[in-house]
Amino acid sequence: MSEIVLHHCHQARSVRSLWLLYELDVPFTLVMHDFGKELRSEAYLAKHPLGRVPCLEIDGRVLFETGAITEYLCEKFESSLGRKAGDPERMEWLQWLHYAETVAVHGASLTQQHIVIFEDKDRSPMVMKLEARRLEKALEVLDAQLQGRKYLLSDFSAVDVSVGYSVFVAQHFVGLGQFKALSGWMARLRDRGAFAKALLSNGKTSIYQREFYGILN
Ligand SMILES: N[C@@H](CCC(=O)N[C@@H](CS)C(=O)NCC(=O)O)C(=O)O
Repeated sequence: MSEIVLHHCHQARSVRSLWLLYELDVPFTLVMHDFGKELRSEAYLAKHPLGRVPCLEIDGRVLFETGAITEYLCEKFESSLGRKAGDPERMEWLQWLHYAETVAVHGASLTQQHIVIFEDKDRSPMVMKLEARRLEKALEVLDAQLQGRKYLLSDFSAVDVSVGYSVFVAQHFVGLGQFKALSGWMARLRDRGAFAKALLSNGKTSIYQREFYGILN
């Protein structure tokens, strides 16, 4: 078996790939980076041209984009967490896999507004309001899908991992209390040891510990 290396930043989208690797229970090497200059080094840019995470070294090649990594890993290990072509749930599996990014982009935009942009004067209350509302609508769709279900599909799968991370970020900006089914699903995901392990900081600081900008308080 070829060596697998995952490049990851604490609480970044690479949590999805890390969590999935733990669920798959396959051997791999974890390389944790700090956000910032480290991701813009010549050596790292040679792996990921935008200097982002995740980035997976596998089968002697380098793969980036969480959706692609999820699909590739499920296929490679023929995991029941994936849904193969021809599976009755294949279409829905692909839909939720990509929906995870729809949710994540609002979370990323809000993280940028609340945390990455440091000065209040540089933040946009309008962008924050719009993004929070669009995120809330995106969560509504998940809450509807989860009515009467334990997981997004008939059983726990890699799309719970992908969307689960997006909702982990979203909950810093939109209260989940209004979404009963979604909250129950998050609680079930949190009970999974693999999720908890993928959220371990390993000494890195949490980007979500900063106090949020007043607009949502
Ligand atoms: N669509 C990409 C997004 C990757 C991405 O934007 N990752 C962020 C972390 S959540 C990143 O690496 N940011 C660091 C930077 O831009 O410097 C994916 O799903 O892998």
